[in-house]
Amino acid sequence: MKKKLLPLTLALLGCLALPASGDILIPNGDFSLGGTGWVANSGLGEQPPVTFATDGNLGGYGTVTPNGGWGILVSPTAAGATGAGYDLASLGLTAGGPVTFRWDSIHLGVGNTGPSAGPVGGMKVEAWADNVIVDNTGDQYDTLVGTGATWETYTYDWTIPTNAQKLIFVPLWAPSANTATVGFDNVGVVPEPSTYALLALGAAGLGAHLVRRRRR
Ligand SMILES: [Ca+2]
Repeated sequence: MKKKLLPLTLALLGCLALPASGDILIPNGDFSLGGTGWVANSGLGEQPPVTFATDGNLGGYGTVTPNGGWGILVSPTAAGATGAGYDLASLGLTAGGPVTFRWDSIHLGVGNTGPSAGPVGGMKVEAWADNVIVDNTGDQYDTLVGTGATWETYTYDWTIPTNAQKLIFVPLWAPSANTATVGFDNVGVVPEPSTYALLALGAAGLGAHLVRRRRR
């Protein structure tokens, strides 16, 4: 019986050694379910074409195409409605704590060359409590990687308001200087290092405990 514990422990340790893929995505943040949970919106009464591809970056992605105004995606769909937003706990977050939002983005312009400079699609995240918005990140555009013509991961660090309960995610089309369709994928958060540290400590403690048991 005890001899079976070591492989089990090693397997457990392997699971807890979270890779980058340990990022926590919002529901359908990878667009694997098409447009489920997402809604498109725009200003000036315009409706940007928004399509959800069935191929490309890891099995589908969302796109926003400018149409003389601005364009956004919103998740969850019922933004601003009763109960809207994803609970902080469901994303491994706590009110008042730090958070790193992450999303993959790309310019899908003619020839897929992207702009010569400038940001790709950005992100805005809203904090809600009791069905009222309490704060938001503003429009955030991370530093462009290359020409923007390749899928890259972009991030934004924020401190969650102490009175926040839920978050609504709003991928943004690029500023007006850019004209390419923007693609989005893998929208979510990066787990805090403290989370990794606690998991590692717990795993180390469990491993030590089992090793001691074996030596008895
Ligand atoms: Ca995807």
